Formats: sequence, C-alpha cells, structure tokens
Amino acid sequence: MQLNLFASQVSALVPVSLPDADVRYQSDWIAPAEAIQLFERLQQELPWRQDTIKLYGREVNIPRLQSWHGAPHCEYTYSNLCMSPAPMSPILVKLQQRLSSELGAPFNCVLANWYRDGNDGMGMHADDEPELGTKPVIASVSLGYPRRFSFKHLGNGQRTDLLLESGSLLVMAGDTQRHYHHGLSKTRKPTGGRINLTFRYIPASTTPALEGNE
Ligand SMILES: O=C(O)CCC(=O)C(=O)O
Repeated sequence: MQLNLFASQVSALVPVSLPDADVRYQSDWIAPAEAIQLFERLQQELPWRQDTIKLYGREVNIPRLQSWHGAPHCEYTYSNLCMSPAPMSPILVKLQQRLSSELGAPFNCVLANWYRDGNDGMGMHADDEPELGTKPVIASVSLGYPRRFSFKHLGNGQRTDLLLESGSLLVMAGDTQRHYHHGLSKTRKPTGGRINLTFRYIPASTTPALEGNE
C-alpha cells in the first residue's frame, strides 16, 4: 500500500511551554491510519537489533530494539557499542525530506527505537554530543501506542510530561539539550508497541561518537 506522507494537515507545530527551551509539538503530523501503516512497515522492514550494554560488569539488554540509519560517516557509539549506519530506507528518506523542507533544517541520520510494551523505555538523557552542534534540531516522530515523554530542567529539577501520540512530531531545538534531560518512562499499564524516529544532523567533517542511553 502506498503511504501518502505529504497529505495536507490542518494543524501545525505549536510551542510547548518550557522555560529555556525551544520545543514544538504537532499531534497529527501524520494522519492516524497512515501512522499505523507506517508503524507496521517499519516494524517489518528495519533491521532491528537487541543491543546490550555493560552495567556493573554485566551485559544487559537495553530495554528496546533499535536501528541506526544515515549517511556513511554517521557512526553511533555508546557503552563500547559502535553502530555503523544502515542506509536510509526509501520511507525514511521520504520522512527526512519532508522534515527538512517543513522545518528548514538538514537531517542526515535517524535513530529508530521500537518500544515493544511498557517494559521498554529510555532513561533520562540529553542529545548533547558535540557532533550534533551547540543547538541541535532533533525531530522526533512517534508511531503506535501513545507514551509519556518527560523533560527535566537541569537547573531547577522541574519535570514536564507530554503524551506523544501516534503520528505526532516533536521538535527539540535551540538550548533544549543544554537545559533539559528527556526520556521515556516505563509503565506497568497494558501498553502496545511504539516506534519512535529521531532525525538528527551530523556534519561530515566531524568524527561522531554519539553517547547512547540505557
Ligand atoms: O522514544 C522517544 O520518544 C525518545 C527517543 C529519544 O530520546 C532519543 O532517541 O534520544
């Protein structure tokens, strides 16, 4: 089935009220039916991997599956694990091009995370690796089960939660990574699968060593 990622949307990105940050959100960046198709397609097509990290001397599975894609120079390294980028699949290229055109920012790599259920999540962290520059623009597309995404202000500890819905787009820009950590909590509630795509840009002139998260 053909995905129409360019279907016109009525709403647009709206600013999220977070001091010292530039965060915007659009709940319906992709129409609901299309988001489900896209979820299923990515679930089947991407070369998902179960990676492990060393924690207190033991190898443990990270709580999600992931897949790293991008230009050949975009290496992704964390906890002694170095991921070479798989090529962008046609569907990822389509999303990348739409994001670049709508946001006026370049993107050349994407981390795909598949949270299979509520036992999967991502610890609090900032996407603040030097390779991403001082004010990176991170475009995060969510598909599947809605999940709670949290920001924590590094100065005053203030926590702000956002429900990331299927088909939504969250854009983090400006000083967001300098002043906030963000993450995806695990939950005991019955929870379906969710795929998240975070598009980023790494200039070819740097040797990237992106720090990953538990
Ligand atoms: O799944 C999410 O919404 C969070 C992803 C994330 O924080 C990241 O890829 O750095």
